[in-house]
Amino acid sequence: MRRYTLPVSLDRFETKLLKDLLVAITARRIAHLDMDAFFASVELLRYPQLKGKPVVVGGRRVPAPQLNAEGEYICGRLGDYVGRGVVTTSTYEARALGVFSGMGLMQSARLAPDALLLPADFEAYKHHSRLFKQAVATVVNVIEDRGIDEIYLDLTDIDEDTEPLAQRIKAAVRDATGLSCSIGISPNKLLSKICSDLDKPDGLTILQIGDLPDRIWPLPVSKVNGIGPKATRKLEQLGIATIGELAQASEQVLQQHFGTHYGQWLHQAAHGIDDRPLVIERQPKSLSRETTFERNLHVRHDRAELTRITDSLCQRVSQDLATKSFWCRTVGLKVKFADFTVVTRDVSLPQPVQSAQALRQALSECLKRVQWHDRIRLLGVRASALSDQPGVIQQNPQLGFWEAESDRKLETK
Ligand code: TTP
Ligand code: MG
Ligand code: MG
Repeated sequence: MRRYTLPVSLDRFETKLLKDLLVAITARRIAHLDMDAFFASVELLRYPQLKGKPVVVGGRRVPAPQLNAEGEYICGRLGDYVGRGVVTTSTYEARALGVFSGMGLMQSARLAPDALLLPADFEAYKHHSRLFKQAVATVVNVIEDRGIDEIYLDLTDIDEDTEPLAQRIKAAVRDATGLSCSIGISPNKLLSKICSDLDKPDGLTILQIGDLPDRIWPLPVSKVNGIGPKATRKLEQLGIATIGELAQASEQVLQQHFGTHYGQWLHQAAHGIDDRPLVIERQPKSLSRETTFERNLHVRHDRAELTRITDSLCQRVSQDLATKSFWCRTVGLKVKFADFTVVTRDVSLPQPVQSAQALRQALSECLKRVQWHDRIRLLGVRASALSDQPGVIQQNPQLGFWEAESDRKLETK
């Protein structure tokens, strides 16, 4: 190891300054927030009478609970399930019986035959995912989205003590969704991800780098995000079961067995070293889809085809918006004619929209403003002026532009 000595000319003040600078560079305050038994907890919001019971979400063609005459929900029983479906998630009561994500339902039925089985409803989970992320965004600005039920937060620049700040974030999530989450806070993403799992459900774990030997090193290596089942098995063969044992192993030996890059990473991870910044997704300015036809289409003679293509473009843009949780205030049309001239038309809406129907309706307005001087080679639909908030949904009849257009006298080749 190379040793560095400070130049003698540095006085005590400058040495302290350097030290403070080093601390400032390295000491971040990163949180990892993960929702507790997420899909199952969203289901319990709908069926609160199932709280406290072992409940499993998963399977294929599982019927939704039915209300009986007494106003009680009748759910499927895990023991009655026949098929090859797997557990998507389970409540903590079902986990106590040994039922976890990824297990075959029929296998888990042997452990908990009386557990209740619910089908997954991804729209509901996406909705609550949006709600909890929006709630956290009212407290913290720097957020990395890590999927449906987890986020990283950079709390470094927030002038508030860690514990009350974390409680405020948890309360914001609870108020917005009625759901609990667990938070881990440490100087980096790697450790915070481990910590958020240490005290579930409704947990809060705050870790200083000095706590590493006591709190992280006794854990199995599989707790490190990035050490999968294969690496875990291989480490076990080397006599390494815990993160502490991994920290004791020589970096060279790890590199011999796992390659230079992963070996070095394993060594650093075991010592709690991770300087990855949060990855903040930049909001796109617009989303668009376009299609070039196999043959040039005529505005009147090919109206059925044009209707089908326009509908499909609107549906695809609508799906893109939904996936990214965006709504748009401006809808644009692009037309390329057989002579390769291109025209674009935009319409701005009073409220942000997302549905294919709303896009189609706005597009009809654009279509009306085009001079159809030639056959059509390409059509495109663009959604812009994006917002992450929906507008109030309006149900207006569909206008059916191409049909209306076929009745008009047009000078089209
Ligand atoms: P997780 O956060 O891994 O699990 P969880 O929220 O259900 O429970 P925990 O309290 O331990 O965090 O996953 C979030 C959701 O993702 C989970 O509710 C269901 C879904 N999921 C799958 O669809 N398949 C899987 O294998 C896992 C692990 C999760
Ligand atoms: Mg979770
Ligand atoms: Mg998760």
